[in-house]
Amino acid sequence: MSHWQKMISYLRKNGELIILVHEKPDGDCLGSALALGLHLQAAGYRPTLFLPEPVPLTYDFLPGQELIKALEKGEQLPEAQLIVAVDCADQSRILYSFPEQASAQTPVFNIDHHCSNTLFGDCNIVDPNAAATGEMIFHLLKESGIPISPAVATCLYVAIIADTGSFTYSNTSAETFHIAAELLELGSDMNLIRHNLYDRRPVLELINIKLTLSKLQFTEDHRVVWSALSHEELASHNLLHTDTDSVLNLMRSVEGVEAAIIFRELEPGVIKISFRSQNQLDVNCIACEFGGGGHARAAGCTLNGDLSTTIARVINRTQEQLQKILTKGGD
Ligand SMILES: [Mn+2]
Repeated sequence: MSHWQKMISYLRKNGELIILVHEKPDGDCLGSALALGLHLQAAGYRPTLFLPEPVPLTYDFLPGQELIKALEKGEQLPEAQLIVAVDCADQSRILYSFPEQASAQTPVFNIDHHCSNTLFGDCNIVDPNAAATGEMIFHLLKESGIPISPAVATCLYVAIIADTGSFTYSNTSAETFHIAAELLELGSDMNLIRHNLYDRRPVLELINIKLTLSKLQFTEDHRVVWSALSHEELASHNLLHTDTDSVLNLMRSVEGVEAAIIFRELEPGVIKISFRSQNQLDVNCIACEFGGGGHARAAGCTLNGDLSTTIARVINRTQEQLQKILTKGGD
């Protein structure tokens, strides 16, 4: 039985299902979820995507927004025949409690590409080799035999460019390009994507880049670079919801740097840490040690505590791990 058949086996004709994304959804997460929703709708089902926050401005152009419903964080989800979690490494990243039904709990379908995925679903489709969850959704939708619409192709293309840094990260494979080519043939709207992703940068993102770079610090050997912004700094510049990908990529690109880390105190005493590495350090391992996760070259975690103590802890651990690799490498 194909994954598609397995998924729709839980659904009656016209059946309602819930699609869930993770907190602060990125382009891969939203693009994948909307593509899946639009395709299931075309197949005769009734999907709803629940979000506790407004759609991030960067992605408000994606087709399928009408499938999104606002629901407060922590609220109980309505009854449905199936829940599909998209791009979520673990259940705690989903912001809702699952519905309790008298008969049985709603089955959960877990579609993801994080190597830290906890396999929390009743059915888990997890492929850490996929560059983006969008690649996995592409294969899933093809199994349906229903043609992929231009709107779905647009969502999937955005999903893939988001997680591959527009085909520049090391996760980009020949398969990624095969899929992208097919999405173009299927009518993904390149003008819409180009305009919205490359020519419409929020001014706050630039302010965030400026502020983050102004606080850059390096370890003595220059292999680790980091920057930290306190809650006060973030709040006073209205940067609490700003995307940090662009500045992290800049930091990682500095010659000789192996790891780039950003510390953001999102609430007083609550610090969100984002890691990127160049080509040796497995930052997923480090993030996992601190209760987070992600991918080998991009991961994150959240720690409670004082900012400077947290920085010292994380930087020390990163240096230790890096030292291990360098020793093993024999130089
Ligand atoms: Mn992803």
